[in-house]
Amino acid sequence: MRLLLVATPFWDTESPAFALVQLASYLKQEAPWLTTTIVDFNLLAPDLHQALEGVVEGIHPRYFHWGDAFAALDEPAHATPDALLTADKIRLLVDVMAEAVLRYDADAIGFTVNLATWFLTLPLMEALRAARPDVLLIAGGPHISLLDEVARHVALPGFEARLAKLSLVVVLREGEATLQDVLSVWAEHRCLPTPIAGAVHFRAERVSRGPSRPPVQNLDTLPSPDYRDFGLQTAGAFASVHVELTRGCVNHCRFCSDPGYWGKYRRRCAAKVRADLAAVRPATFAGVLRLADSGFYPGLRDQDQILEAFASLRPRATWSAYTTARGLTPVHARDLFAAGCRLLSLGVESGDDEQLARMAKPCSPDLALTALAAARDAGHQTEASMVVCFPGETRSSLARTLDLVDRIGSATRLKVFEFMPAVFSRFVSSRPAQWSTYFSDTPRADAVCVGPHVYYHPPLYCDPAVRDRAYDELAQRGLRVDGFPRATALRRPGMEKSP
Ligand code: B12
Ligand code: SF4
Repeated sequence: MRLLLVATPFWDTESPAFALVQLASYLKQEAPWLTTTIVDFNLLAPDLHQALEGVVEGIHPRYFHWGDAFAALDEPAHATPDALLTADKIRLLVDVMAEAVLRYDADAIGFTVNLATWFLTLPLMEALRAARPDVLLIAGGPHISLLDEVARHVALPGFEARLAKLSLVVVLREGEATLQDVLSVWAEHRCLPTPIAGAVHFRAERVSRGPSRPPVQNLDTLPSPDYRDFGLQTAGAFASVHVELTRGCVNHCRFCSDPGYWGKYRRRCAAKVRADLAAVRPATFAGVLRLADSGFYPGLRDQDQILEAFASLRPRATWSAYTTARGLTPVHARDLFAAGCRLLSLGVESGDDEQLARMAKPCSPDLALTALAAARDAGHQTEASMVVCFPGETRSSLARTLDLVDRIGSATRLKVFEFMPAVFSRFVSSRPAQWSTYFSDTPRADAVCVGPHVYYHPPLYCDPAVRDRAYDELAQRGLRVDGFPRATALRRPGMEKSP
């Protein structure tokens, strides 16, 4: 049986979609009767662009990259790239991808779905269903899991019907074992007669929902990622690849979806990490590794052995990681640097202690400054992320954040986000009654689109004047807030109507 795993384009990244490599490696170990191929359109993005160039007038060379689209247009921060993505361009992109996918003549096609690519993935699946009524279509990943979670709390007219037309099997959250079960049953019966744990089958008759599946208990049972197989290298050499040491997070910040999505914090043992690094090293031609972990936390058990494994990579590879200020001492920062780490990203979030307490963020402005200084002194490049307009934000809390921004200075790259409630976060989970005010199927002028036919109305959690000030003050410091400020409709062409 032939399985094709697909990622639709959004970034022109040089690292293959880790989720797909991870799933394919798992299936190679557990279901050797399958032949799996990966098509990552992110890696093929330049070719796709070439295919479209000249056909659609004025297409942006990197239309799939929001950040660049903003920069190229020189638009204010709240402009959307949708102007670049007219219905024609989306259609053409989908047709080009569908043609490429159909050439593989797969029995089953799995898509990794996230927020940014859903608007391409859905029409692509529809094109494939029209061409291949017999093929098994599967979708998994954070965004489709989120949409399903929303649909269970709030009526989303059109959502189920559209997925039912596709006869789509959605794999929720961690995908390894569920995907294997779906494919095994399909291989035997060419249909899914009974519900499968962790999966939802959207069908014309009725939705068939399996019981939830517990997370992988022991991460050491998962194989090392295999970047040399699955046909990926037809896309060329990779400048970097991802590895994964842990799933989940030791913290539980209220705004963050990661702990809710992954469940219990789990980690691979040092011996497995060594094996992973040995496995991926030959694929990293430029020698850059990235950790897919939510965070690499100072003071892990086995940490010395893990760092030793990184340090012993020959030829030397560099890597980057998300981490926390708490515990990032000068010694730890130096140990990380000695092990090849060169970029540390820290969640700093706010300069106001009360806001940090409301966020349940284990940080303080002093701790952040000390940790960033320790990281820089050890030689790392540093990044810090901040969240503005979290509930409770006032002029004075904002002033303290701006003060921290100034004290951090330009040696650290700052990323600022406007707070938006995230599904799976503690903030949203504790307010089920408010779901319907967050999500709706009816486009509104102030709506933010999180996927076809699901609109998110960002409520404002602080005085609008405070938000305006945040945007203005940060702009004066050369910083752009990543969010949907003063949201105009983010409607994509053709998405105004229900299916
Ligand atoms: C590394 C990373 C990236 C890298 C990815 C590099 C790469 N080549 O893989 C880069 C920097 C490119 C990136 C970009 C973006 N990212 Co990102 N990223 C992550 C991060 C930190 C790790 C992802 C990962 O590899 N995890 C490990 C793998 C094994 O997990 P996984 O991808 O979730 O896959 C598992 C399951 O979800 C499921 N699954 C996934 N796909 C599929 C497919 C099938 C068929 C099946 C059956 C199952 C399945 O099974 C997998 C194994 O268990 C996560 C946060 C996190 N800790 O998970 C955010 C995260 C995935 N990113 C996120 C976002 C928003 C983005 C961007 C949109 C950011 C932006 N605004 O530009 C872009 C979109 C890029 C794109 N092409 O779509 C969000 C997604 C939220 C959502 N609702 O979709 C996350 C969850 C962070 C967050 N909490 O907000 N990202
Ligand atoms: S924001 Fe960072 S530290 Fe907090 S829960 Fe999320 S991943 Fe963990």
